[in-house]
Amino acid sequence: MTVHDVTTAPIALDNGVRRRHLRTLALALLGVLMLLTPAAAAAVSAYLFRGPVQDLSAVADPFGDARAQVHLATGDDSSRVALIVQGIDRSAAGNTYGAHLHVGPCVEGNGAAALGHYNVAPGVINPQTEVWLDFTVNPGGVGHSATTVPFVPAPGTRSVVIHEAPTNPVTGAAGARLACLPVVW
Ligand SMILES: [Cu+2]
Repeated sequence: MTVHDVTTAPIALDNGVRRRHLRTLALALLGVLMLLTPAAAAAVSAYLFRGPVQDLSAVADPFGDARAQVHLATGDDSSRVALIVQGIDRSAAGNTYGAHLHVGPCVEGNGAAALGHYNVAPGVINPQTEVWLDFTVNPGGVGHSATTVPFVPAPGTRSVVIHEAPTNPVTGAAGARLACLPVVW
């Protein structure tokens, strides 16, 4: 098993977040290992991406001081992806935001650069053909989510984009792009 720590910038974690982070990572890895149980020899790789989110919106939003982590664990034919966002303005507590893996790069001030959703079956839009990571902000300004998908995203210069609204389950749309984290592997 290969573990890659793809750190884009130093990140300060309080103990509570660190515990959740470790628990989430452990669950992510366990999820993939369970999926791979019949094929014990399957290759598993794990990647960690973290850093301040990049601002994509022209107006103020709750993610101005936010930092994020994305954990990606890949097996032969499935992946587990987890997202933790911390430092969200607490006025956003209770709000749910759409978040997805996009095929393009995370470029500050340029939401369009992230291009569309990563989709393993273009034209078929659902949480099994795309990586959806919608999260709800807790009272401490933290949001987290995780998903397992039956495919392995191709490596590239990609991004996780946070949107202004929850993901529409039919169209996959989630409104304006507010922030992103580079996901490059
Ligand atoms: Cu998106």
